Amino acid sequence: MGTITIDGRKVEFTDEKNLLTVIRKAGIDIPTLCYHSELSTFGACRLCTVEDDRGRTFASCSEEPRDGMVIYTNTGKLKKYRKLIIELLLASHCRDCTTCVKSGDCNLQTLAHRFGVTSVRYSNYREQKPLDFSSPSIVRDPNKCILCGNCVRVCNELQGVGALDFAFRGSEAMVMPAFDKEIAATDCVNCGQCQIFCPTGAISIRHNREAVWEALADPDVRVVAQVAPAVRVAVGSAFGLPKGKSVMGKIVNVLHRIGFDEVYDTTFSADMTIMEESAEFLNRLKTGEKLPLLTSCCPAWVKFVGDQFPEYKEHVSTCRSPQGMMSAVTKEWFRDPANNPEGKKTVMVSFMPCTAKKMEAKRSNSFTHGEQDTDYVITTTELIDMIRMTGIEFAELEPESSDIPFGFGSGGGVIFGVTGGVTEAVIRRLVPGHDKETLEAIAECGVRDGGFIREFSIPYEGIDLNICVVSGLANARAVMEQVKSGEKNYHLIEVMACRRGCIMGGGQPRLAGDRTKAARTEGIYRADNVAVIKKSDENPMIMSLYEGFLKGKEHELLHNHEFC
Ligand code: HC1
Ligand code: SF4
Repeated sequence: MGTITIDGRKVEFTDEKNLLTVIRKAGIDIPTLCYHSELSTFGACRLCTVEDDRGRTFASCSEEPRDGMVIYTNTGKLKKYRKLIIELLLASHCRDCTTCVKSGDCNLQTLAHRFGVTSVRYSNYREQKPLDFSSPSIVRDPNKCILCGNCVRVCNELQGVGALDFAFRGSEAMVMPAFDKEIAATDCVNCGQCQIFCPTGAISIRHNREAVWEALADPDVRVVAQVAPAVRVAVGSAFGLPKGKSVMGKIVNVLHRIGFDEVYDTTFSADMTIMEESAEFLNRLKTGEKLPLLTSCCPAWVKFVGDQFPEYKEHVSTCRSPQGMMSAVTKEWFRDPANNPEGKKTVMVSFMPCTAKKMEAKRSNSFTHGEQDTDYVITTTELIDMIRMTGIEFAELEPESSDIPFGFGSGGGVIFGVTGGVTEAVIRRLVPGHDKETLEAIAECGVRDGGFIREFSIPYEGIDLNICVVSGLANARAVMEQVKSGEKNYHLIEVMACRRGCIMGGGQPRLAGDRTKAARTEGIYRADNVAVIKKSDENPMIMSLYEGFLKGKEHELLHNHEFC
């Protein structure tokens, strides 16, 4: 605790971990390419360098705040210094900015503009390296890497995977998977968090937009969209609407205008997931086998289990994810000539906050009758680009409702978008009653509280169900190690690979600050608050589907028949 004089103004600090945080608290956007509050401090880019009253310069990210410090953040010396750093970074950078996938969303580009770097005095003589297109989810372009190490640290520290690392030294230094393998040949789980933290185009989302435009232009194809829970709270702010506001109605409108024949809501199939997963959970409780039940809707987590804890594969729920269920059911629906008299081919496009969903769509257990259930996965970021491409004024659109029969989900389906949501929806299903008090008591049982690892118990038919809700794979690894050693005993473990759940997925708009993160969570809970039906089992569309079309097909369409 103490006071620092920053650019002539006194600023108090308490427990801020470094000077950079105090400077930002004072309302000064000190530049940096390698500092993130959720990652360890690397101190590589030096852009956050400040000057003290003795003319000494040092990186503010690596300096502890001390009472009585006097520092300056914008002296002539610092401006020159920052400009030179950016120029040197650009000098060894592939500078195809106009056609770069991250153009407009690149921190290096933004800083170059901000510091008036309008020319680069040096040429790039570095040998151009091939791009890595091996992953269905991300693309690596080593020519755009600035060695900030963000991807290495996020993959290691937040995700506990360690698929990327530094190799070689000096001017030869590079970031790459071990032994320069293709990223798809590593334990990479496709979560896309590295592309979220990558400040340049060195890691980007593997795009599928062109294939979708082609399908939309084909008159013999019925193009069907499904929209995931977390997408609705992350699109609006790209078009000037409040952060975290649910804009599902506008998304439905714009997708209809773009040419989608049907727009369904993944919250509907999330309700189906709850029906199936609750039944599976109760069955395992009865037999006492394969407990804890591990949730299966997050494909990055499922891959993580297969790679890191293969002895727990059998514990993973056999339920397909809501994406998988929706696509399998929709395609089956339109296989029936009564629902498809024109005999059109159905192409399923799912709009997801997640890059790993692209991998899930291609998994061998995501096929029915030999046909891939989900044809294309488009991330929220790609959706925003598609809307921009059309020129439609998104903010002005009237909301529209999703299409029947798969466009109506309960509040239980919506909350899948945040960590704890799947568990809360399961508890809603298990606990009788749907009055306000019951739902409030569930919300307060511990499922919404705490950070990235939440442990709590709920009474159920004479026993205490021990539950753990985890987000972030490094946290999941810690929990699984405790389960493996017998230190912890749970009946159910929900894991979402990305911290805070799908709202912070690798396909969402990048670099959300704390306010955005909180606003997305609040937006999801607000969407639940206004949902007429809160419990998945009370969704009338689900009930009629189970009693009719789905009868006898549940196993085939809603479950994975092998682990992969
Ligand atoms: Fe998710 Fe899910 S919640 S995994 O986070 O179970 O991606 O939003 O669509 O499938 O519903 C993602 C979100 C999403 C699935 C659902
Ligand atoms: Fe690591 Fe996820 Fe990036 Fe793969 S996608 S390299 S697991 S951060």
